[in-house]
Amino acid sequence: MTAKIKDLSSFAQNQALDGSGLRIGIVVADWNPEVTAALLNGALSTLKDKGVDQEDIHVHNVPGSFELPQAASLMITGMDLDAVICLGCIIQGETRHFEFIAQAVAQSSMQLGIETDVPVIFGVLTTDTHEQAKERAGGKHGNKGDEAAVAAIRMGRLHQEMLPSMDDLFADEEDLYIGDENNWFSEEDDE
Ligand code: DLZ
Repeated sequence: MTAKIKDLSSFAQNQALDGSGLRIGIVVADWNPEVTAALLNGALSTLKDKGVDQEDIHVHNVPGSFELPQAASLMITGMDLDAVICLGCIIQGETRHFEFIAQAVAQSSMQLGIETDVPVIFGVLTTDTHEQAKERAGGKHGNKGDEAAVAAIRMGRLHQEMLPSMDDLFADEEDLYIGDENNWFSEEDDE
C-alpha cells in the first residue's frame, strides 16, 4: 500500500487565520540553499497573506540546521516575539550525520519552546534525496514553509492570548501619561 502524501500548502491556504499584530521570527539554514530559500519564500508569502505585518517579520540566516535552535533561542531572548519558525533541509548522506542533526534540531526546538513559552515551529525537511526535498519546497507536494507559517500564526495567537506583552496590554492606552512629555526635566527642576 502506498502512503498518502499530503500537499503541505493546501492545508495552509484553506485556513482562515488572522495574523495581524503577531511578531514572528524566522531562522533559515544555509545548507541546501535552493531548498531553504524556497521554504522561506513560502513562509513569507503565507505570513503576509494571513495579515502579518512586514515590519513584524524578522529573518536571520545560520550556517546549517544544527544552528537553528541556538539562533531561535537568541532571537527569543533578544526580541519580543510570538513565535519563531526554524527552516532547514537535512538530506540523508552516506554517514550518520543526518540522524544526529535531525534529532538534535527536533528535540532542541521542542525543548526551547517549552522552556521559553515562545512557540518554536519545526519547518525542517528531513528527506532521503534532494529531489524529495524540492518536491516539498514549492514542488508537487506543496511547500513546508507555508505549513510552518500557518503553525506559527496559530501558536503565536495562542501565545499572545495567554501571555500578552506590556505593549499589547497598553496598546489602546495612548493617554496613560497625562502631562508634557517634553518637560520631564524642566529648567525649574534645576533651580
Ligand atoms: C554538516 C552538515 C551535513 C553533513 N548535512 C547537512 C544537511 O543536510 N543539512 C543542514 O542543514 N546542515 C548540514 N550540515 C551542517 C550542520 O547543520 C552544521 O551547520 C555544521 O555541523 C556546523 O555545526
